[in-house]
Amino acid sequence: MQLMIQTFHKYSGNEGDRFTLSKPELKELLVTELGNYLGNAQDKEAVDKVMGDLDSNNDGEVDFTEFIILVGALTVACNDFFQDQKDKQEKKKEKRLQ
Ligand SMILES: [Ca+2]
Ligand SMILES: [Ca+2]
Repeated sequence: MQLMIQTFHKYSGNEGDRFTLSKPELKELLVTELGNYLGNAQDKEAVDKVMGDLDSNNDGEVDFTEFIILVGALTVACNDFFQDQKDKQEKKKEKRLQ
């Protein structure tokens, strides 16, 4: 959690309000921190979409509460992915044993 707060503030302080992420700040955070996970984060439409999804009060900035929702969603997505992989591996193992 500490890491999330540090990451948020590393980018939120670049311009405008120090405690919220503007679109360019959000983009930089996504590309730099999550580039490996979001292969198309460079894509302007993808950034627009993430921004639109996160900015629940539509003020054009992502505050920390809104940011935590992204982190939560990504954590769930990763968890589902690894759970899927594990299930597949276990199924393979079962097949081999039969
Ligand atoms: Ca800012
Ligand atoms: Ca907002």
